[in-house]
Amino acid sequence: MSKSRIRPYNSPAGGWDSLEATGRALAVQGIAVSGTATLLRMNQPQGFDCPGCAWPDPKHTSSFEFCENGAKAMAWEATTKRCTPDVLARYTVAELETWNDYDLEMLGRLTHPMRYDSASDRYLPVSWEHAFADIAQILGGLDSADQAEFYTSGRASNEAAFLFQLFARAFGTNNFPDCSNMCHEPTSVGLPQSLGVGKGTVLLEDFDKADAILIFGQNPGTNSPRMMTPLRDAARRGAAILSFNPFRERALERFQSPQNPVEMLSLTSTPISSRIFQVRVGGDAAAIKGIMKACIAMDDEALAADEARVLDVDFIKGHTTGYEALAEDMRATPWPAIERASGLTRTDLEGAARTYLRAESAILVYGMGVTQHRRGTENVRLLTNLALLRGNVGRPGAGICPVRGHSNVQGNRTVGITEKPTTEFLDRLRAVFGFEPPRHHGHDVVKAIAAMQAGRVRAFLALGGNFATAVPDTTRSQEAMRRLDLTVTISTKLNRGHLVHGREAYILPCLSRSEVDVQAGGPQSITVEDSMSMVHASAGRNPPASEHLRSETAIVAGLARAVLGTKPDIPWEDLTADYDRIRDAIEQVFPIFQGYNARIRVPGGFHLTSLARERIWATPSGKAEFAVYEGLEEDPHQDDPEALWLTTMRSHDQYNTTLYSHSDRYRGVFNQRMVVFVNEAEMDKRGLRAGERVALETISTDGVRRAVGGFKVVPYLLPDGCCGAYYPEANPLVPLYAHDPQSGTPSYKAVPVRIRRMTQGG
Ligand SMILES: Nc1nc2c(c(=O)[nH]1)N[C@H]1C(S)=C(S)[C@@H](COP(=O)(O)OP(=O)(O)OC[C@H]3O[C@@H](n4cnc5c(=O)[nH]c(N)nc54)[C@H](O)[C@@H]3O)O[C@H]1N2
Ligand SMILES: Nc1nc2c(c(=O)[nH]1)N[C@H]1C(S)=C(S)[C@@H](COP(=O)(O)OP(=O)(O)OC[C@H]3O[C@@H](n4cnc5c(=O)[nH]c(N)nc54)[C@H](O)[C@@H]3O)O[C@H]1N2
Ligand SMILES: [Mo]
Repeated sequence: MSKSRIRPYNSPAGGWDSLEATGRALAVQGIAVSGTATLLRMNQPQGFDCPGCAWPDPKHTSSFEFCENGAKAMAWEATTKRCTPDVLARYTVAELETWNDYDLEMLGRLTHPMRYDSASDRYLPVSWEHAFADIAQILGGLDSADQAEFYTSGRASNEAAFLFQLFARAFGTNNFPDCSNMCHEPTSVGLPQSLGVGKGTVLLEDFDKADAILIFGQNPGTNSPRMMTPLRDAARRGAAILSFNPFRERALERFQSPQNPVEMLSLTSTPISSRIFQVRVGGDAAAIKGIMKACIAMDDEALAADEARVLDVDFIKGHTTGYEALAEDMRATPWPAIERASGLTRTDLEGAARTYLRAESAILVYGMGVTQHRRGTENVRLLTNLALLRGNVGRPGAGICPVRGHSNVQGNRTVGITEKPTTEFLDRLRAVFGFEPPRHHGHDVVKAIAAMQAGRVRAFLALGGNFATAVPDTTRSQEAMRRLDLTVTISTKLNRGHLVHGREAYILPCLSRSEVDVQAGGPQSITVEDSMSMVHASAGRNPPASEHLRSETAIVAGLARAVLGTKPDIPWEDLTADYDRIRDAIEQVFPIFQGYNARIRVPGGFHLTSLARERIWATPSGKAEFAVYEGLEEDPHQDDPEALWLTTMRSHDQYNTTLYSHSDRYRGVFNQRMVVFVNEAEMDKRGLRAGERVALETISTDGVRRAVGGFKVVPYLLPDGCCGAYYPEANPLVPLYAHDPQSGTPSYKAVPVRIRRMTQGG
């Protein structure tokens, strides 16, 4: 591996480095000219949906929209490398466990169904029919369907996800742990309470009309790079962009658009944020409350002086409930407490409030920095309060904009992946498919792990993803997974999830989105829903990575047939022969998909209407509801004077647990990932030197010791009282109990830790 170093990155984000990084990614995966052709078909009306993020496509995409991380995502699935049975025969699972995550996935695309052989501790090839039959036998031997978990990662198509939930419910369980439980569940739980819908209310065109864009805890330059285009356009036409982030992320500061020849050739760039507020880790609630306090105080003054009101009082009166309680709470919250908890000054927050009030229309964007907290759902509601104060929901250029993660995580939820199904949905499922689905609620991610730890679960099936690595408390969670009777994963690449396996284990390799999917009825397309509720079709063009691969949809149907037989009598083969039939079934179960097959044949697809966008509030009161957030601390206060709040986040060169390299160029980290970012004041307090190796130890409240050693100290411009490290290296530090009680989302972004010097015996 090349030499590790730390070197601050002073260029704008994007630019030539971005093109160079893309070229390198393609080369590493052995992709040449044909790869570029593949890139050109990504996110085009007739092409396939980028397997990267869930950012929407511009409406009439006619030319190639460059995205460095989209290109890497594509390169990683279109790789020329193959993880064949011969390759897997060379290593025992115990050997593979010593490899890092990068090297595991670099083995390339899985080519054959594989079965774990305990005698040799190896994965050996197995036929599809044998795999299905064995799995059916083990599942058939469970005492209850609730002893099985059905995990979904958000890359699965609507069609595959719909069949997966149908299979699990026909089998008899609502156990649907899902990657969105670790991600935007606070959005799915909090927004319905406030607005009556669990999704964002903006469309891409709103970004052209907004006067202000506030971005909380989201890193677009890395995680949704195509969002940089509307942000750059907004900045250039003078819209105010305020970012709230403990890190001064490079792309939030300056961006050089690789799409723009003038910027590229003249080496100029565009400043993006008008201000970056370096809020303390877990300090968002205090910051948002500070902004609201300032807004309400300015409105009180306007009222007293008989001047024009600064809040949208007509909207508040006509469309909302709970304003008075909110205003009382804000008036009663003292500034010094807000300053302490947010790490920002009153002047800062009043300035932010003035910018917000000046904007005729504003968009509030947020990501994992807001949701992955103990009070993530309440954070989402706080942000919604801020929007409601100015009537910034349901009109052009305004709204709330959660930026989703996986390219189809939102769609998976829409088509029934949920552990808490509504009665209405289950009734329709029964009417359409003629069986009685289970009514009791199932497990989300945290509950699934707790159930595995308690020995109440015996089988785990995954539609994609890398559950064992992505979950919190990884050491203990993996111990529990190893006690399972059965693990089955439908995957494209080998990852740690296959090595942390049950007594019986199967890897079922699937086609990727960029590959041609031919079924009995001919070539098929699948559909996905993006962050802004646009549903569109995606059809791969590349030849399959191996002739033995099956589509996710066909694998789920094959499993279902083997496990369920004809009870209930669901026409699995017919459904998979032609995905139009699956979409017809989705439409029958979910009326919102009316005209599904016709509407996806229109380039660009269609929008799943959101009532809140029309100012129709499907809440119990029939109004949008303000919510009071008690206190200021997102997480229970820890009195330990040594405590730092650890946040865990993505580097620029990873897709969740998939590593594209060991570097993170915008943060100046090269060829290494075991680093902890901390500011110099906190280093001095602890007598730490730059480059020194330390251990991080969680300040746990359950008596369990959680520590990870070997982090290198990197001095970094961060607020006091916090530090940062990479996901997934830091996951053993995140206690399972530290999650939002409302949404179950783990507090990946605020773990109280101590730093211990390794020389002291750490
Ligand atoms: N290339 C690439 N694209 C991706 C992904 C990927 O891994 N790689 N992952 C996909 C998925 S599944 C998701 S969910 C999204 C994730 O995309 P993001 O939501 O951007 O996720 P993160 O990078 O984890 O964290 C976002 C930001 O939160 C900041 N932050 C940390 N703690 C706090 C806090 O307490 N308060 C505030 N205000 N900010 C904080 C971090 O500094 C970081 O800039 O991206 C999706 N797109
Ligand atoms: N500490 C910490 N932990 C986190 C987070 C954090 O910010 N901090 N973020 C959380 C979030 S937001 C999320 S969404 C989860 C992510 O959790 P997951 O969704 O479970 O994880 P991924 O890393 O996205 O899964 C990668 C694997 O998916 C498989 N794969 C890739 N493409 C396909 C495909 O087309 N089909 C199929 N069937 N399989 C495919 C490959 O085998 C690959 O190895 O992690 C969570 N964990
Ligand atoms: Mo996510």
